[in-house]
Amino acid sequence: MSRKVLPLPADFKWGYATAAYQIEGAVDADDRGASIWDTFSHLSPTRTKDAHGDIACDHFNRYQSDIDLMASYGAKHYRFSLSWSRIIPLGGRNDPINEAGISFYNKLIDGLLEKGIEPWITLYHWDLPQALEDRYGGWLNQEEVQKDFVRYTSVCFERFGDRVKQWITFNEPYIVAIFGYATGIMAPGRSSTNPASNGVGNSATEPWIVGKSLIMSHALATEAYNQKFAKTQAGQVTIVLNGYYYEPWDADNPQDVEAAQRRLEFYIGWFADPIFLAQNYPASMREQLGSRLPAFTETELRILAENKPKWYGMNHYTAEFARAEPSPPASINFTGNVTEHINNKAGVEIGPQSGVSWLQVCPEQFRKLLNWVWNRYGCMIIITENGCPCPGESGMDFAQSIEDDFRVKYFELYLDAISKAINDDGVPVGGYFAWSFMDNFEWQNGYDIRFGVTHVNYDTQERTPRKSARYLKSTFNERMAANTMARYR
Ligand code: PSG
Repeated sequence: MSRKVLPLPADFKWGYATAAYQIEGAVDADDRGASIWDTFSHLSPTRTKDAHGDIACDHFNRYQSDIDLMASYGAKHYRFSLSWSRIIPLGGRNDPINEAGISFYNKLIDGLLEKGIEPWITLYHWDLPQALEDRYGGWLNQEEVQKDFVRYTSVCFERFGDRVKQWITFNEPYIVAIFGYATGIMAPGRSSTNPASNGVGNSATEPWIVGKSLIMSHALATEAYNQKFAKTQAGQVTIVLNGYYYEPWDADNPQDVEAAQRRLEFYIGWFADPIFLAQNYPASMREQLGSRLPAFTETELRILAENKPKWYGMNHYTAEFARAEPSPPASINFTGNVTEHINNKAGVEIGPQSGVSWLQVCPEQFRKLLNWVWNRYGCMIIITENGCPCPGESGMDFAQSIEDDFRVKYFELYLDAISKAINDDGVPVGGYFAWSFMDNFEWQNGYDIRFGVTHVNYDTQERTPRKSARYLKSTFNERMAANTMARYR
């Protein structure tokens, strides 16, 4: 018996997502400058499983065949990021533009459009030019970095905006601030709690400084677009926020119910309240963090209010249980004084374990998060990343790895959740980008963890479509057609 297809809107936009440092390689080609991820992935002792992005998927040299492959998957939308230091090797507002870097992205954009694939560009997916880190401390220095970010993004709007209409300033500011400056497991790897950081950093203060710097850099880049380019180019600028959903560890305990809400505010509200509501940070954060949370000036709040994005970019993978901690929070705490658990009080697991420790399969919680974001921010949502690695995939042989039934099931359940959110709950979800088009450099996990619908053999750079690539093509066809039929019934 065939199961009922849960429909998606006939004009639903779907495609794949990647990021520059995770796929491009060619880190020295055509005068590209170094980024903080080049530096971080070459630290010794290694912080990235002996791996780095020097070659990665060699996409820089193979972009044309990658475009052809993506077109064969039926995708009409592709979200990728630009490497700032390919375009401005030294990064700064007075530093020279590298025409060779511009030319690479022109070829990529034109190649996509030729195949009927719309480019959606992320301007910053974690690879700050190393020169800016060295010059003034990168994201820690709001006054300097926001000016350099506005110049870099304006160069991109000016040079690519005739063909690119969807712009994303930042991928996951939470990860930049927390993983880069609190836990120190990602570049620039600063932390006062991580022994590998050798005492460089301050986990109690730096994440909050960096968070504000990212918020205002986003707002000022958006303002520049709206003032100088929006009229002629008719595009849009937004931001991509990630976030787990949180269930209370003990649903009968009001403190855990509150803790789950607070954890969502510390993860998502931190950025979304200022950016989508032009409001101060959530009250729960101000209460716990006090003066460590840098305030917005009146002018900054006005700039935020005048430049709210039109849609919300959501990266989402998983959920956890949140448990309230009784003691006052430590100064290094960034969770809202909440501990995160895979099992609840009764010992029930939040969902089946994927191929990476932090990701459990929780489609019902995804639906709840879509509702939470819609209720709080009231704007259209596009899923800008979603996907998973299969259990045991890193040690699997090739034949097993391309029969990725676990990933197929994950996609099916998460697309069902979107369908229910749209059709039963009335949440406007406009599109979906699967993470990822192909296996790639998975940051602190190196190449061990595979998220691709395309298998990459890193010895030969051979690409092989997995079952999930065929599944997504057919299920989107089916789901979008089902909607058209429903309308004429
Ligand atoms: C989210 C959460 C974790 C790591 C990465 C992400 N975590 O809890 O350890 S974010 C997101 C990112 C992309 C990654 C993808 C898969 O934007 O570059 O490859 O997840 O981890």
